[in-house]
Amino acid sequence: MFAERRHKLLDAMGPDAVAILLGQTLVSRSNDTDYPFRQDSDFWYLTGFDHPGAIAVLRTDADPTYTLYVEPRDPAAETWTGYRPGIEGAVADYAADEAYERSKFLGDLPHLIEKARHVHHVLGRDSRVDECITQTIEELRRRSRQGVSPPEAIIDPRGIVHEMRLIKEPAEIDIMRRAAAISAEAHKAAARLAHPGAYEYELQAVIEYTFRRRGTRGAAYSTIVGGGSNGTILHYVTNQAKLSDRELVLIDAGCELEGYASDVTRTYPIGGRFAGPGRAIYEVVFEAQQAALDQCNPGSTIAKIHDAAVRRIVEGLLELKLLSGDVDTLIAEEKHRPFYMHGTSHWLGLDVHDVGSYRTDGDPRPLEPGMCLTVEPGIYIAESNDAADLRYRGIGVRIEDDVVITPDGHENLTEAIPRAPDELEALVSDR
Ligand SMILES: [Mn+2]
Repeated sequence: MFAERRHKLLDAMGPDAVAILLGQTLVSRSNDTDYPFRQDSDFWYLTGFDHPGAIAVLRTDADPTYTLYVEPRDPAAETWTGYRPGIEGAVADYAADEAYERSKFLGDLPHLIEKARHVHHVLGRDSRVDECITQTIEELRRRSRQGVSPPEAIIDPRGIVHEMRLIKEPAEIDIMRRAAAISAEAHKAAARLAHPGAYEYELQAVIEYTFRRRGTRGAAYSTIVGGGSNGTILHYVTNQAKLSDRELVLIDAGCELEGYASDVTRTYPIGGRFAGPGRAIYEVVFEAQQAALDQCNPGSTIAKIHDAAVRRIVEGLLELKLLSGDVDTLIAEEKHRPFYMHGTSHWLGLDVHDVGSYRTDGDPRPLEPGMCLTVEPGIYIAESNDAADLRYRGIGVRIEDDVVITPDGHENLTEAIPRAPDELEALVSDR
């Protein structure tokens, strides 16, 4: 799988090219403790190498085509921080043609790029590497009268790699399907705790417990559990408040499995019964999401998905008298923005907001089989929204599923979590 991707990248790079790919290093959390290591998504995609401080060199201008620079084996260091594959493991277990100690990389770098016409490298990640590449090119240029030709261009390889990552392979979709199933289990467990008097962090705890108990790395992003008006704050991650009767709790949580994110939101009626205004808003978002899901087909676009959601939301806000006027005029004037201020979809994959361009030649790009995206309309009526009827203030609803585009439509990876209002009431009540 990883080798196939490397060959695809090499093909796309064309002849006389070398790619310098930097893996993630450890990031300090405080003093001498680090955040848990998480490999750079592109590096993982191309190498499957899950250890800090590695550098990959891929080339079409000479052999060997695949070299890894890695932290060497070191029993003393490994006693503290754990196993390192070392240069032997990089070759034996990760299919590198050859491997060297990472400390040799900067010294080797001028020789690695001196024969190439194109250097594929992401500038701005490591100033020492950037400087070495630019200095080497200048040096070669000075020698051009002696017949030396310096690399012509430094190319950002993300253009190629991110287009590859946008179309998921069957094996990737399978992982995302399993991640979605675990997130579904976590959501259902949290829903059963959504009763008055429970704290938001208790729901967060059961979600993240489920993520780890099922062997995932944990949450793919900071878990959001927002009761009542906290549900109107899009990135609320404080999760400290007590849940109150007749309110809603918005939960946005997904696990990361083998590098792949799931990203799911449900909004549950606290205590297992929707109050009138909460149910009215919920039903509009539920219908908007269904309208959006109906647009998830090959050839459709994220813009079409969004337009379908916006239209149903504006119609619903009109029915609830939260807006007044004509549907098309309200849409054209973006009068939904105080209630629905974000997009409906983003790509999903190794990154929760995954890579890949959203437009081709300025137009929304047509969806293709293998693309994974979220569908997540919402309505948020802030306490401070003076224009809204008092009974609706402090209500926030979002419903978010993960879909993969298939040849004849889409597969909803997170369909196992109920969405219909009656089903949600039954789920929360099922203690
Ligand atoms: Mn999302």
